Amino acid sequence: DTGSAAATPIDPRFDIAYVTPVTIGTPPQTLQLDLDTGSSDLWVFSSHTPASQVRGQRIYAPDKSTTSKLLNGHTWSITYGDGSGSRGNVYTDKFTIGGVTVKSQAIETAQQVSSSFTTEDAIDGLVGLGFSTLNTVSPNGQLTFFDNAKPNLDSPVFTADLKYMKPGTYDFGFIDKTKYTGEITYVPVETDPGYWTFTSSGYGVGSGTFSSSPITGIADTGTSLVYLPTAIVTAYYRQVQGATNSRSYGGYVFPCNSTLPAFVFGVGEAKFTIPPSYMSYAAVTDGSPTCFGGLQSSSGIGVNIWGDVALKAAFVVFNGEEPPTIGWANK
Ligand code: 0ZP
Repeated sequence: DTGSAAATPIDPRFDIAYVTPVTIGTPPQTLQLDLDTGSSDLWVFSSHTPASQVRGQRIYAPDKSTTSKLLNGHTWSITYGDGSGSRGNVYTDKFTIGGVTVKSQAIETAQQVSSSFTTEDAIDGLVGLGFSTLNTVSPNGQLTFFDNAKPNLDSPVFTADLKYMKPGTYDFGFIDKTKYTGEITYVPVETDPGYWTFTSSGYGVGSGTFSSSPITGIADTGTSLVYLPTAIVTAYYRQVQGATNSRSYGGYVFPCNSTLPAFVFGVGEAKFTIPPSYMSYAAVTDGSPTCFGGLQSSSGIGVNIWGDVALKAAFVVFNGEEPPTIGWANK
């Protein structure tokens, strides 16, 4: 099998997250889910989510699907890096993304979601695309969609081609040569505890010298920004007029009319450039002259994260062969 599905920004003004249409059950119920390489649970708003916690999200109703089965005695509970979370019970059902179908996928139905999910009506749930070791279902951990689909895929890969303020794609089972230029550079992945962790070969600010020093971090489609060591972040914002690390906004901000340098990062011998427009992530509030940076310090998180601001500057291959690798190409 192969498949391809759109990844559309949930907000037209900034790419805080991307959603992809999926179908669940028989007859198919369509939901818009956030594909997240930083976690490994597939969970959805459901008919078991209290009405007071649902505000415009589409829901999966297992009782309306002739192929749903309760996974007896199984529960799940997840807390994400940003403090949001959800919990509930588990069904198996038919699950399809972009034409790739898994007949018996664990679908985690929410019985409780945190307020940030309730207030975000564009996200009906998540599809975890990290390694299955991170799955939170108890007593038996469940396989991700990618692990279940892998035996039937033409090639054991998926690719992310996220775009700046417009729809991009996730492809499963093949590498679309029309989506990148030059060669794909593959580097090893550390799969413990279950993220797509790789080591970048270094960074540069604008046209300044490239500093070759390894930066280990996670390729995470479910994180909006890039989080790197403080030394790198300060080296970047030294080149931005009026930039300050703001306690009240929780990160680096600067006047929206400042000129930003690009941010360059390396993967093996290859270099990738995050343009200034991506680095000026968004105004801190609508219409404000103060902008929040797309690069922030990872010191509070404890790990470096290559989120969407970096991923959308490249074509990225999540290669699930043994051992897994990650490939980066320019586009
Ligand atoms: C985000 O990037 C948010 C945007 C955001 C960033 C920072 C603070 C925020 C505070 C409140 C709300 C958003 C914040 C993504 C986001 C987009 C759109 C709507 C949202 C609505 C509610 C919440 C988030 C929304 N979040 C990252 C994150 O947690 C920030 C972060 N990463 C902090 C690490 N530390 N991403 C997770 C997926 C999100 C969850 C997808 C919320 C959207 C919904 C994971 O990819 C992060 C990952 C850890 C990381 C080290 C790779 C994780 O938590 N995995 C779960 C495993 C459990 C560990 C076994």
